[in-house]
Amino acid sequence: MNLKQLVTGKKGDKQFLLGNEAAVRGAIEAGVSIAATYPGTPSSEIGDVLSYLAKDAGIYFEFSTNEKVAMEVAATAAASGLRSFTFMKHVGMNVASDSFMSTAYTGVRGGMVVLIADDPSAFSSQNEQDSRHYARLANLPILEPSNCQELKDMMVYGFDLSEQFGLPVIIRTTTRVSHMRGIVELGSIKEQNRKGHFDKDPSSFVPVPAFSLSMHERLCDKIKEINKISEKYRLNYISSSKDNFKIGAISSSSAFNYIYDIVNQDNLDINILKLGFSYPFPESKVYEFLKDLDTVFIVEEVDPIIEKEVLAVIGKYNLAITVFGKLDETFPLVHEFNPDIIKKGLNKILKYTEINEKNSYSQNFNDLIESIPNRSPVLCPGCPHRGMFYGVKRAMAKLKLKEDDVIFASDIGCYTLGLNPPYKAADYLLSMGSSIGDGCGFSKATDQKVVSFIGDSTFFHSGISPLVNAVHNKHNFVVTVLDNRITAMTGGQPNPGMSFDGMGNPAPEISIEKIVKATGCNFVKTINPMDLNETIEIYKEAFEHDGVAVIISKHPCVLIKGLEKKSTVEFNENNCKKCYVCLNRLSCPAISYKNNKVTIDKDACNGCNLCVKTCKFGAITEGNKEA
Ligand SMILES: Cc1ncc(C[n+]2csc(CCOP(=O)(O)OP(=O)(O)O)c2C)c(N)n1
Ligand code: SF4
Ligand code: SF4
Repeated sequence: MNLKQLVTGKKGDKQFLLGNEAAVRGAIEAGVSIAATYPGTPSSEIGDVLSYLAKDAGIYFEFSTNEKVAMEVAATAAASGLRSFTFMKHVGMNVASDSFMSTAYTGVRGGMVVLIADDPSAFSSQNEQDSRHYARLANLPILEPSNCQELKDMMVYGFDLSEQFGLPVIIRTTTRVSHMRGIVELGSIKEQNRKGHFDKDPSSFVPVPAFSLSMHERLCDKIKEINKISEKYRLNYISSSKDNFKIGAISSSSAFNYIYDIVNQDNLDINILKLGFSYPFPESKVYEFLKDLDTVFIVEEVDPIIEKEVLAVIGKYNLAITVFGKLDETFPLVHEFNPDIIKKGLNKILKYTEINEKNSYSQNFNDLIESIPNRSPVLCPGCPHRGMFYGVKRAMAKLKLKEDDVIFASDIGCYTLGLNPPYKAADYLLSMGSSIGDGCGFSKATDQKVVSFIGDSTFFHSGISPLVNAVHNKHNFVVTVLDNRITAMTGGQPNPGMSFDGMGNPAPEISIEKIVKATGCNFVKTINPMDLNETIEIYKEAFEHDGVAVIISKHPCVLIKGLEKKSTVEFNENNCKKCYVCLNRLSCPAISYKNNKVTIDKDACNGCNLCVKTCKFGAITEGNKEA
């Protein structure tokens, strides 16, 4: 489908959409004026699609420097009466949370939706946190879609609800909802005011102690009112209700899809209550569902949040019901669910069928996995980070520094793959932007040398303030900013170091070198990591420098459109002395060892010529560039 149809599609049209595309259509239908994000999987496609469509849809869109800034852009737009949308991956919400918590007190005037995309099983994340806790922490409403249609519809509903009560509304997806595809019936597009005005009212928008207590009271009053709505919301519904069934299941989000399919396919005597509007918790609806049951399964991914709410209802109304969920280990406390996990849990009491191992989801999945060769994630052929890692390691060897003499504080981006051999250049990692702060701690706490790695996007996201800390507090370590001219790991979004913005307009390019120099750091060198001799020499100097040494390793990512290169390298077997330096020190996926010799896969090779520079015997040469 041409993505422009997300803007041109008419009410009643049906489109086959990715969950994240459905979220964009929902924003368009709701008449969003301002959208801001920082990329992060599983929410990244929302930004990519908006970046492409924003002008057509009359939306201002930006990739903000980090999630907190995105939250602030959206909050102020909504305070000015516009409909605003911010979205992020779950851990991005941790970054945004400080400002987010205050938006619950200040409230909004135009509708504001905060979409948080959770990642159970941490497919592309450092943890599998359950962001439903944010609804309870901030005391704000949360909607949990299970499929693309619901996601689109909840976007529109979320904006209406937000505007009705003057509060931000959270929509929580999971990887399966963001990345599933499904048919979505479109609604009409609301005409909205695109020019806001901020009417001043410090007692509503300045949460100092004199005002914040009454703001909190107002919030609690509103949540009480919203609770009346969540009790009746159409996506809090009982599916397959039979009066004589004594077993029930309560579920939400992607987990609902599994239990729904199993109950229907296997014809089980189970009533299901689906919670699409899960906070404020629809206690009366849950009580009505529970009161005639004697057993209930709580089917939810990651934390036992609904389960604890249900236990509270059971306690309050003194119901005699057995609860099977995560707390009694009927279902695992961790990781994404699948149909087999649910069946195993149900089997605990139902004994309706033993899972046929040959035909199970897990078995089929395992068979599939076994038939695929095991490949760990690696830097792409031609990746500029490879030259930098090679340079650090050679500089260490030349200075006779052993592995244990140097701590590598890593960060989040493609360069985290430096974790793997032969580089083994990631010893510690907390969160985006943490590597420089970690460097401060390690350099004070130990006598070991420290190298922090941070990407350009991550540097802008949250690397600048720890760098100021490092210089001001006279720490002593090496910082490498890996400036590959893009936010590569999440799919190549622009960042402030680029000369264009999230809508493709020209934009001022912010110089990392100038920022670093402005801190007063007296060792700032920009290198081309493809120049191995220079790279090694500069790292040697940096290791011996007393104070903070910043190296900016600047070379574009090979996946940037238009920069792809064809291989010109030639392997001359006769010159090869079988030292395997190219294989063992570079670890380029285009170089392998086959039939007792080094082999270069020209289709995979990106023509970076690093291997040419590492082979002392002339066995790998730069071939004819014209060929
Ligand atoms: C708080 C937070 N926001 C977003 C992400 C998603 N994320 C992972 S890596 C990355 C970008 C890294 O870009 P850069 O630092 O330039 O390194 P590159 O991948 O280009 O080497 C992003 C946005 C995250 N892990 N945590
Ligand atoms: S996407 Fe770019 S930065 Fe990431 S591994 Fe590939 S070449 Fe390197
Ligand atoms: S030139 Fe060599 S190191 Fe570079 S991508 Fe090709 S095989 Fe890999």
